[in-house]
Amino acid sequence: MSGYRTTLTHFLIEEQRRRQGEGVLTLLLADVMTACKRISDLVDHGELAGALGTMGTENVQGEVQKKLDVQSNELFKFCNTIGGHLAGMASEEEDDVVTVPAEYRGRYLLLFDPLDGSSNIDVNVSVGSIFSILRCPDGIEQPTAEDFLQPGVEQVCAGYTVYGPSTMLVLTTGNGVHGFTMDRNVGEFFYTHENMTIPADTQEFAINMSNMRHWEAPVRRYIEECLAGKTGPREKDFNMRWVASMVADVHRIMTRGGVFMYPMCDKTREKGGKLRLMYEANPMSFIIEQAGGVSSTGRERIMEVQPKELHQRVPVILGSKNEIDRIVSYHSEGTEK
Ligand code: P6P
Repeated sequence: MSGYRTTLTHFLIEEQRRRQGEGVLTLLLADVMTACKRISDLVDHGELAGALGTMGTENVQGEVQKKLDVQSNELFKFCNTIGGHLAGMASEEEDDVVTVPAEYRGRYLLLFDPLDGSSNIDVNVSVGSIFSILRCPDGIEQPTAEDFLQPGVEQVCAGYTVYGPSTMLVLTTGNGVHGFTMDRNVGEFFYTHENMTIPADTQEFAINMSNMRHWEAPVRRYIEECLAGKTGPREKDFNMRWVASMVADVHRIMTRGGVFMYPMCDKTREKGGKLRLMYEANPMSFIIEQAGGVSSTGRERIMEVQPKELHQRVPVILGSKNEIDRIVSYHSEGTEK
């Protein structure tokens, strides 16, 4: 089936040659890829691997930890510690930064949400992993959380793996967005989606509608106009999707366009939003922007937000450029029309 397609490893070597850069990023991504392959196998086996159900514990976010949350987190840490490329790691599932023993320390920082959308795992709906790579500041041997607090524009690489009907890894190193599909028989990711781009227009939005009464006016205005369809100011009908797995919703947008919103609202304002900046919003924003889309809090470009803490949350409005530009303009107007 894979024929003579390029593998992810060969693609990364070509990228390294094009960038005339050091090969470390290639080797680091090979370790990330191994973690994603092993998580894919756990997800694929579900209860056969004892991967369903909860641990009866909570993570730093105060969220109930699924068994697969913990197993995926341990796999990411295990696969990425001894490679010699990382100075430290940060995870949604870890209170503080994960240190790397001095003998294995390298020059990059890896941040990850090891299993995004894990509330879906018990009902057999797509989940994913999200990762972001930053440079460790010069002169820092053992990075603290402060050293991770770099805006999204500093990322050298970002990607996600969606564990769906097929397992796909989608990544950018700043030279477009490229997709790879895993061949389970071979245990390798093959290059299947070259230069993924997002259409500037769309008729599809993703938002958790049950939060409508908590939304701010600009979001309510946008959604109500979409719902009004042909009879309303947009003069066209819209469709809605909500998987409740950011990776799955973003992958749909990467495939056919769309709008994804987890905006600021009265329900999440106290925490600053729902989604985490460092290992959800920033990596997804890098990918979306590299594919020609836009990613905003509604009031500023997400990748320019200066992080203040490791598990900081932000409002997220991302996707097809012309629609996000419209939503941002509604925020700048501030009021409903
Ligand atoms: P809600 C999953 O828990 C997640 O972090 C994202 O993947 C997803 O988009 C969102 O939360 C779903 O939130 O409130 O709809 O359950």
